[in-house]
Amino acid sequence: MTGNRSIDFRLYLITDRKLFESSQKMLISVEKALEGGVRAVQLREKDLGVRELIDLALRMRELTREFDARLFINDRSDVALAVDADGVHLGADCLSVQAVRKACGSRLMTGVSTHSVEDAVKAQKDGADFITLGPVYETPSKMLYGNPVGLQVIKEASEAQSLPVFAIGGMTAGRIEEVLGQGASGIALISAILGANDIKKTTEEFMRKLS
Ligand code: TZP
Repeated sequence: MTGNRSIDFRLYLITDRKLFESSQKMLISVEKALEGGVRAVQLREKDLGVRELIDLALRMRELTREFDARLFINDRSDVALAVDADGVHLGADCLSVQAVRKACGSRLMTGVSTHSVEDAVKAQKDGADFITLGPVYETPSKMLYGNPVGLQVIKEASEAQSLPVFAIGGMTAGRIEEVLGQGASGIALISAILGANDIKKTTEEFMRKLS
């Protein structure tokens, strides 16, 4: 089975509320990124209990809708369905793509986190719609995401399968050209946007470089 949704974004913003004093402050920052042109957001708050997650996801749904942006929920297809999100994003320790398809049919777009060419090929066989691949570069939180896989893997994974590949891990505006040059369709990131002093302006710069 293969994914069959067309992916209409190139910049995939991932949340991390630990960068903020409160979830409310994170929502304000995500709003600035949406104002700057982001059209896909993944709510990735792995340590939140399900009630709190639904609450935050509902607010994120309302916000992303105002900008006609896609919303993905990390890990939880049940939460994604409950808040009418566009999709779910699965990591290695999450439900399988097959399980999501069985439970939700084609209702949810499905992104998968990958770290190697083999993972990328498997994600396509499993029926994913797109993948993130990385960390490509060093990230501040290497402990969480592992050693950099390097640029070459983007090229090899883009040649070995045909899903859209989003390069992730240490992405900056200055690195866009080289990852796209290796075959990536877009980029996924947290800190270069959510940690920026001027989030809207920074997002606009990313959008320009991705257009
Ligand atoms: N998966 C691989 S690296 C990463 C994730 C979720 C974090 C990316 O964060 P940043 O701040 O954009 O490097």
